[in-house]
Amino acid sequence: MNERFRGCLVGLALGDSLGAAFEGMPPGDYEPSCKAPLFYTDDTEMMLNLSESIIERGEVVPEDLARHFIEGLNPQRGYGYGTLRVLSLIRSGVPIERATSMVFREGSKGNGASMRVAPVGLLYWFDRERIVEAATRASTVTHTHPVAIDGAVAIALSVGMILQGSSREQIPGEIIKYMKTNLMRGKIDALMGLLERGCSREEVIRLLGNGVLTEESVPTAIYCFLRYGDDFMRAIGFSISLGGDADTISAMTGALCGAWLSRGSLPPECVERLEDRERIISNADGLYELSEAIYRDFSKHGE
Ligand code: F2R
Ligand code: MG
Ligand code: MG
Repeated sequence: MNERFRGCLVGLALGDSLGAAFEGMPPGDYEPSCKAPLFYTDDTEMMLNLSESIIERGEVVPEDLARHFIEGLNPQRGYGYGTLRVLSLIRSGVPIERATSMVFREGSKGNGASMRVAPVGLLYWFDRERIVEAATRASTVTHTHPVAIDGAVAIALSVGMILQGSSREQIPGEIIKYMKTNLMRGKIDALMGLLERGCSREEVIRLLGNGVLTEESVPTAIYCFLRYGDDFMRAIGFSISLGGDADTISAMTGALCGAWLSRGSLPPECVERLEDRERIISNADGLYELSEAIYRDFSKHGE
């Protein structure tokens, strides 16, 4: 289990840093390389800030999470406009609920909540209801649009189901039951259709998407994992070849593949060049320890 926790967070950071050079590019036959140091972007930075807030507080506490996001923010990492703006408003004293609706009235539906949420799926892997509740709480600090929340729930639940020992085929049929928006239900349904018949890169982009919005990237990442999850570099290579929001689609794909394969099955030549890998592994270990304690209590009291 501990190795799966490590695999999930290291996989996310590898996907992010391997995809970073291709964010915003058109689709193409790109070759992600581990020959040079691998630097991560906002996707991994926010995942680390979320992990550290959870480890310190033992759960997702929105005000503490906002503090970690603000204090841990390096603007050079390439943040989304809305997330930067919301965090700056909160920093200046605006309450969280007001800040999120001041930037996009109905809330952001960027993929920023989904790209960072994997630690929540790790923490509560044994309890789907708790995953849904905590993923929602972790999203609404910056992303309150129902589609953004559905995306975060979909990624966190996928991580949890992997740790529960579900088969890859079971995952989309189960997460669709937790989607509250027709848009995300439709996209998960479309990805199940694509898995049943082989399809080209162009069809994946046309039917699932490769953009920065949740509905254009979360189903795509789940698809990349379900199609190529046994081979980390193939899954990441395919997600990067889609172009568009390549770092983020690869980060989410990497988190799912890493949880599936465990840290020891990730390419060592990439792991050893990953920026901050000791901090990432230490966060995975901290989450594992906390999750074990919560799970023991859950098993004892059945709740
Ligand atoms: N920001 C980037 N990449 C661009 C800069 C990278 C460059 N290499 C650099 O270093 O400068 N990537 C990161 O942003 C994405 C996550 O974004 P997040 O956190 O969700 O932000 P935001 O602004 O809330 O949403 C993203 C955009 O989506 C559109 N949008 C969101 N909600 C909307 C709504 N309700 N209505 C209409 N549009 C909405 C807006 O265009 C937002 O700016 C990841 O790719 C991460 O890697
Ligand atoms: Mg990024
Ligand atoms: Mg991105």
